Formats: sequence, structure tokens, C-alpha cells
Amino acid sequence: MITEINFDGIIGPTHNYAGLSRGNMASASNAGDVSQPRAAALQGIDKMRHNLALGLPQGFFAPLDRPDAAWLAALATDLDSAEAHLRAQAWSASSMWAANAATVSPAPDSGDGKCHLTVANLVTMPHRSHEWQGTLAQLRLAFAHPAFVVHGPVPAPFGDEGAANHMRLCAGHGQPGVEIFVYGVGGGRFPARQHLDASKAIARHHRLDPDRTLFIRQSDTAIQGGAFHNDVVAVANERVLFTHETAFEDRTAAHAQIRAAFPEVEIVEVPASAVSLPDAIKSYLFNAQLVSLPDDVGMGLILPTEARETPSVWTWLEAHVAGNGPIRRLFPVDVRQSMANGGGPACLRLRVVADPATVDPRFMADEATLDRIAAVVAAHWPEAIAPGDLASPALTADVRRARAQLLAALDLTELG
Ligand code: SUG
Repeated sequence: MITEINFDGIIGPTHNYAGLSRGNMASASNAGDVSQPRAAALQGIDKMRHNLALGLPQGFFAPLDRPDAAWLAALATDLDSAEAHLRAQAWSASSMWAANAATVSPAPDSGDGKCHLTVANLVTMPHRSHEWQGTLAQLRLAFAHPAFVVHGPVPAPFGDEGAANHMRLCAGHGQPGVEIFVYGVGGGRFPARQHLDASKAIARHHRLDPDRTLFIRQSDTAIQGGAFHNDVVAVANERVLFTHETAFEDRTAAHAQIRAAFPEVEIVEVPASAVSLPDAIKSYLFNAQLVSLPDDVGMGLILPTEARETPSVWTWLEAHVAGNGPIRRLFPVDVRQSMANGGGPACLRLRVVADPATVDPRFMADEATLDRIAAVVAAHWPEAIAPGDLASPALTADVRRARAQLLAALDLTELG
């Protein structure tokens, strides 16, 4: 049975605030703060528990091996002698944002009837450019079944940030869909991270039908306003596109293209007059998981608690839910530790539409597995990391041990 499975990145023991992502307002404004890796990971686990309780299938990915000594070695340095910026880039726990792990095209969309995944190269940001090797190893393990095809990264310099810039519209998850790739054009103060050539290469690799594949330009206003990925200003689920007015460069043409390719679409647009772009970005209203709730009760929005604390956002949402809109339920979740680095509920998950029976069961979550993960986190994740701690050999040994304990608990030691 084909269904949507959300794979969340388990927040790793090296989670810290190094201010590494230019154009990501939260990362910049929290640079230098003391992080709380243990609390962060437990928040992520609680989000998974919440979604399981809603009856939604849930999977996860393990954190990558950080600090990344092999990457520093390729730069002819090591943890002791690396310049501070390189050391911080080696330490990043950024693989937690699984929406940037890969782009996924479910089997009904592909010419060969398989579910295709292309690991994201993440070349725009140095601290993320060395994620793909570890992520690819994990994708190859989780999706080894012949129902899947896992592709290596698109070559540099064509930046690709995965599912965060990709949306899918369909009558039901198991039906053929229309895939929308959103790309940016560089030249502004903040980088455009998703290149059109990368998106087109992925569409070719995934054997998508050109008539059901759209390439839409993200608005410069959004990128320069701090929406470094499209999923900060838009999200789609089944026949609904939930979007801010400023998401696309040519709004009218974009909506027309989408309607032409998928006439059943319901575009729920939030006007800038109701929620300003800064409020949308601060609250991460659109970085929500828009999900079809079991038992036909309509759609639910799993959104960060920051959305409830932003008056314009909450007012708009309450009015929508009280009216006849497709979003029937609101579920605020606390992922503040991730949010402080610019990662909301939707950043933390990768959607894979597939039969759960074809996924390696070690990557699927149930309450007992989440209990096991939480126990390892509680026992081994550092409570706090201050910027100066990244030079500490003792902390390095601790975080390596912590990850090894998790891999052992999940029977995933081959990811070692
Ligand atoms: O790439 N933050 C991530 C946040 C990614 C959010 N993902 C999606 N929107 N799907 C990024 O900017 C900050 C790390 C630091 O500064 O330490 C960071 O990488």
C-alpha cells in the first residue's frame, strides 16, 4: 500500500549555533548562543511521537558522523589545527534537516514505476556540502528494495537542496502527481541555493513526464527577505497548495501554470496584507507539515509554536479553520532548538511516498523505537554546547560515543 512516510532527521549530539548559513535569519541572529543538543533531540522525538499518535507513518534518519574528520583531512587539516570557521563547518549537525537530504519522486510519477531519490549536493553552504556522502549511504540502506532507485548528487556547481524546493500535487498520494521544482536566480545579497539546471537534471533522472513537471522561479523578494528555501513560504499536500503571496517571482503566471497542469488544485494563498513576509519567516507558518489526517477529517497543519505566538499568523489560521478551508486542524509543536537555526517542523522531515513494507524496517519508527532513541539521547547527548567547546577533544570523544550508542541501539552500526 503506497502511503506518505515522513522520515525525520534525528537531531545529532553536535547541534550548535555557529551562524553558518548566510541568508538564514535565525542562524545569523542566534550565532554564538549556547545550544542544547539533548533538549533539541528530545523535541524532535516528541514531534515524531505526536505524528505517530495522529496515525501517520513515521521513519527517521540517523545523525551523520560529526565532527567530519575526513572532510577536514581533505582540506589538509584536522580538528586540532583547523581554523575556527572550518572546525565549525565540520561540526555542524545540519543533516537533521531531512527536507534537504534528497528530492523524492514517488513511483506513480516516474516512467519506470519506481520511487526515485536524488541525494542533494548542498554545495552552496560549505558546512552542508559534505553531508551528501553520509546521507547517500543511509538512503542506499533504507531504500535498498527494488521499488526504489537512489541517485548520487547532481554535480557542482549546480546547487541542489532537495525536497525543500520541491512540491507535489496529486488527487491522492498513490495517484500520479504534478511535481513542481522551485528554483532561485542568484545575484542578490543572499544566495539562491536551488539552481534550475539541478532541478531539471533531477526531473530527467527521475523520468518524470514533462507535461506533469513544472519549474517555477522563487521570488527574489522571498530569498532576500530570508526565505532561503521555498518551503519557508509554501507547502503542498495532495490537491492543496498553501502559499504566501510573495513566494513566486511571477505569481500570476505561476498560479496559471499550476492550474493548467493540475486543474483540481486548491491554492490557499495568504496575502501579505494579512501576514507580512517578515512575520511568515519569523513564525515559519509555511514550514509546517501539511498532512492528510486519517479517517477523512481533512488536512492538519503541524506547525511550530512560534506560529501561535505571532498574532497576524494565528489570527489568519483561526479564521481559516473556522471557515471552509481545507486545513481543519492546527497542531503546534515545540521544535525551538531547531527553529533557532532556521529549521521548522517541515525542514526536519523528508516525505517518501512508498509502501512501508519496502523500507528497511530499521528506519521505521514506532513508540518502542522512539523510546529506545530517547533513552540513548537522555544518557549520551550533551546538555549544552558553547561555541568554544568545539575545540574540546573531550567533547569530540563524547559526541562520537553518543552517536555510536545510537547506531548500536538501532542495529545500524554499518553506518559507523
Ligand atoms: O540550511 N540551517 C539550515 C536550516 C535548513 C532548513 N531547511 C529547510 N528549510 N528545509 C540551513 O540554512 C544553520 C547551521 C548553523 O548556523 O550552525 C543551518 O545550517
